[in-house]
This record gives sequence, structure tokens and C-alpha cells, in this order.
Amino acid sequence: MSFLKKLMRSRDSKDDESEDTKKTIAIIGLDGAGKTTILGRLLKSDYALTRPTFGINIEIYKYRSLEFIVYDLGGQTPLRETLWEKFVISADGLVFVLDSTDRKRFDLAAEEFNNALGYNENAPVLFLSNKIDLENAASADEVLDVIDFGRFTRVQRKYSFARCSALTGELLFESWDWLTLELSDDKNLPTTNVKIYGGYIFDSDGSEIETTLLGKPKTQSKHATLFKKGNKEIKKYLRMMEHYDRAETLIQVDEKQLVLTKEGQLVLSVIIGENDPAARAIQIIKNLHKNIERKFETEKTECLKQLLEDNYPLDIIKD
Ligand SMILES: Nc1nc2c(ncn2[C@@H]2O[C@H](COP(=O)(O)OP(=O)(O)OP(=O)(O)O)[C@@H](O)[C@H]2O)c(=O)[nH]1
Ligand SMILES: [Mg+2]
Repeated sequence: MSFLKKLMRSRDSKDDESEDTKKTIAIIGLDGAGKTTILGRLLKSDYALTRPTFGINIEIYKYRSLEFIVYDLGGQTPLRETLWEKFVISADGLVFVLDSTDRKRFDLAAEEFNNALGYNENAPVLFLSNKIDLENAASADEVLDVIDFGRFTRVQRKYSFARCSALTGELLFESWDWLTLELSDDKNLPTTNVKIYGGYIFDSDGSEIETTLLGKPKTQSKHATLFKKGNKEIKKYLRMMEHYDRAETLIQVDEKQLVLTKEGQLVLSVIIGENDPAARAIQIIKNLHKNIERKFETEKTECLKQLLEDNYPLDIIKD
């Protein structure tokens, strides 16, 4: 955070410590890019039908000990001209969303991206090439041809580029984690390990194959209700995602996070601590997807538990 901003904040607020955990993020991009849908997925673990945003949605989003105030700005031409500068100028983080199937407007998107960068020259930038679930989505190379990321390296500005889908959630949480870390002043935020309390294997039709509670018996019984709630949430999500082969999500359950990935017939999920990096958990279960089918053929019980214990001993809860 710039010195001037810090000074202004400490003047405005008596409690400077808590102010430091509040970050503002502006989400911009042309109309229809998927900004509101992305926010819905991140905030409510939901894929809701959206309407064009005529103005601005302001949402508060708590994630990994930070509180984000997110400005979701409408992308239609008049809004770009009147609203963007006002909100982009003071944002701590910038998210630009591109509809990766809207090739006709790539040049326009690039131009608006440039304009926005001119309004705010410091905030870390997350560039999301959205809608990769659609067949005609542009490849990373196609997007990189239109958007000049080299400039960020030249001025040493923090940025990240990711392809994602707000619909299936794919790759969205990884990039959001990147932004969280960039904006956090708390260098103690865990960056590598997570604390896995247990997990599930489901069939994609919603039938449960395994539930695994980890830790000592006392810890397990303490979390039994949490796991029941998680089970319901997974079923709800799978109904919503039944037509999609791949999906990822992050669902808040009580004080914990439930992370889920679906690949074809198999659904894996783990419950982790509330400040743990979801990206790491997603990586773990994606790796397990490969092994679990093999293990199924030989051993039918406690597959997930064993794989976690064998491969990720440092990530599972001990007490
Ligand atoms: N297939 C697919 N459709 C998406 C995805 N993200 C958004 N959409 C759809 O794209 C349309 C526009 O999404 P919005 O989130 O309203 O777009 P926006 O960027 O907020 O648009 P404005 O508010 O007008 O600036 C909606 O019909 C969404 O359902 C995605 O990842 N995949
Ligand atoms: Mg919108």
C-alpha cells in the first residue's frame, strides 16, 4: 500500500490494523464478459443467471482473513466512459475479465484494458480469459497475441494471467488465491500447506462412495455435523453441474472451506481450514483423481484416506 494511502487510511480510521485487512477490488471488462457471474461463483459458490449490470454492484467478500470490497462494474459503453475511472483509480487490486469467445471484440477489450491501466498504475492486475468451458474459447496464445503483458515486466508491476470458467469454476480459485496473496500484508498467510479435516468421494450422479474424517477421534466427532452439511452441499452442487464433465468449486461450510473437483464420473472433495489456500487443496485433489481410479480397482474402502495419508502427510490434521 502506498505511503499516502496508508496515511489517509490511518487518519480516517482509529483501528488501522483492521483497515489493513480490507482491500478494494475493481472487476472490469466489456459487457457480457462474465464479471457478475465470476463474482457469484466466488461469493456464493453458485452459477446464477445474471442480468447486465447497469451501473455497479458492490459486494463484501471475506476470504483468507482479508475482507474484499468488490466493485463489479457494468461493461457497456456509457458505463465504461463514466464509471470505470472513478472506481479503478482507488482500487487495491484490478481484475479484468475477457470473454474468450468474443473474438470480434478482442481489440476493443485490449483498448479498454489499456485505458483502465492508465487510471491506476500500481494495483496488481489479474487478467481472466473467461468461458473456457465453451468449445470456441480462445487459447492462451490467441489472447497473449492481443494483450501486451510484456509491459508489466518492464515496469515491474505484479500481474497474473489465467484462463477460467465462471460456469464450472475451473481455474478460478487458483487465480483468486494469487490476488489474495498479492494484496495481503500478512506474510503469515499460509502459502503452501493446508489442514485437511477429511474428504469425500462421490459418483457424479450424487451417490456417496466414501466419507473420510481425519484426526483424532475427538476431533472427528467434533466435525461430524460439518461433514453432514458438506454432504448436502455437494449433492446440491452436483445437481447443478450434472451436464458438465469438469467442475471445481469452493463452498463455505461453517468455519471451514469445502473444495470440490469433478472429473468425469468421479467427484473428490476435501474440507480445509478457513484461511487455507484453496488452490493448494484443488491441486491435491486433482492429483488424486489420477490415482484413485487405479486404487478403486484393488481396494474398495478408505481409498481417499489412504491416498491422503500416503501422499500428503503434512497437509492433514493431526490432533
Ligand atoms: N458458458 C459460459 N457462460 C458464461 C460464463 N461466465 C458468464 N457466462 C454467461 O455470460 C453472460 C454474461 O455474464 P455476466 O456475468 O452478466 O457478464 P458481465 O461481465 O457482468 O456483463 P455486464 O454486467 O453487462 O458488464 C451470462 O449469460 C452468463 O451466464 C462462463 O464461464 N461460461
Ligand atoms: Mg455484470
